[in-house]
Amino acid sequence: MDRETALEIVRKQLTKRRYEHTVRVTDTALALAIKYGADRNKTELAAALHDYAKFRPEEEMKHIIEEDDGIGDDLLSYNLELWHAPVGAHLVEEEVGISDPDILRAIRYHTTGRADMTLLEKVIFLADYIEPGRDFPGVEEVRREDNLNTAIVQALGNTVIFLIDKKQKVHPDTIAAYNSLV
Ligand code: DGI
Ligand code: FE
Ligand code: FE
Repeated sequence: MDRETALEIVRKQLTKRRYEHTVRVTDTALALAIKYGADRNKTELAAALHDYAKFRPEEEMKHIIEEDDGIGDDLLSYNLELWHAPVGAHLVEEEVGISDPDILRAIRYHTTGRADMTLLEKVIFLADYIEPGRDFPGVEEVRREDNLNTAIVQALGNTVIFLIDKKQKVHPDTIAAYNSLV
């Protein structure tokens, strides 16, 4: 599958605003892939499809999390914002027919990260965080980082601080991602 086909598929799943985010993530991810030597086609497909499940109803996501043994029910006790990532990987396999485990993992872990991320996972995670439409506090410092791992440590640190400040749970995969790179 090529980039344009993936973008056409995902466009139907998203709002205009979220689709435009997706295109920016795809461009950003491709630039990172070239810089750090990741597979270009896999990067474009994973980036194009990363938020595929963003607008699925909560009940549908809950059902998929309960039924898919690979996901783990404990996710249901964490922030609802985390659900679309593993649910997206599930649906991209089932509905779009993508079977490449690298692409599916990059979609699955694009929000939390995880310990020992692959190069493709890192590229998608970082592209989602730094795409030009983002204005998180501290995003400029992350954009300026010239090293993939230190950029991700910076991004994860910002997210952990943001969550703690709001008295929200931090998913263990986010802590594990941070610990494995710091
Ligand atoms: O889907 P997007 O809006 O493009 O971005 P995303 O998939 O990275 O989701 C972002 C939000 O998820 C992020 O702004 C903070 C929130 N969030 C809630 N709990 C956690 C979390 N992010 C991480 N990394 N870890 C958490 O435990
Ligand atoms: Fe997302
Ligand atoms: Fe996103």
